[in-house]
Amino acid sequence: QTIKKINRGLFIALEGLDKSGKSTQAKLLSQKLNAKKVSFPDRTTQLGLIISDYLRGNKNMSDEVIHLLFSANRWEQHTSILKQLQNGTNIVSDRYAYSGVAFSAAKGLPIEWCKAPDAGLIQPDITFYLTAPIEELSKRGDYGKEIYENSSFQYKQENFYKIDALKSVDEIQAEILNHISEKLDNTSLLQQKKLWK
Ligand code: NYM
Ligand code: MG
Repeated sequence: QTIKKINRGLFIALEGLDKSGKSTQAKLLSQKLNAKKVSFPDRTTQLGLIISDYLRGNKNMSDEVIHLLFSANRWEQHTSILKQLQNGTNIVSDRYAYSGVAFSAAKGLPIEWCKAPDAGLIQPDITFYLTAPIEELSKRGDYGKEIYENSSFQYKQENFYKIDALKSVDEIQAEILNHISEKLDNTSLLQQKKLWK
């Protein structure tokens, strides 16, 4: 009997400013890699529906409560994400815990407090941070209040990779694919880490 060892999946997160092209890249990338796409907030769960009401301005909540709901909304998917990675499925996440910390810290909540509820979540193997000057992105229309830039939260994680969001969709996709190609083949060599270690 031969036992075939399955390479675990690669966990890729996309973070960045509003209108930086995260969702476009998440979609393209998940198609290209035959990966499962997840999005945070995940508006399909009961918690996600409450979050969605809040984001549309239909529900008032304190900064603390909405922060904890965003985090709980990630924990809801945690087991499923872990299982899929173990089964060899690549995961592409449109936003993840870094969004949670950046947005709430920008509202004035202490960074350590913001980080605490996400501690222990699986850490993406690589996070692509799409960034550009706000003046440029705001020209893209439908631009919401941007708070990453005001945030004192620093992207110190060593697995962060910055991408110029003003490059074309194709260029960005190529840059991402280029950066993950060797990781994809060697996921067994990558240590699966947890936030915020
Ligand atoms: N957001 C998203 C947070 O404030 N905290 C979080 O943990 C997450 C995942 O929700 N303005 C914010 C960022 C966005 C908003 O995101 C909804 P999107 O990508 O428009 O669905
Ligand atoms: Mg988006």
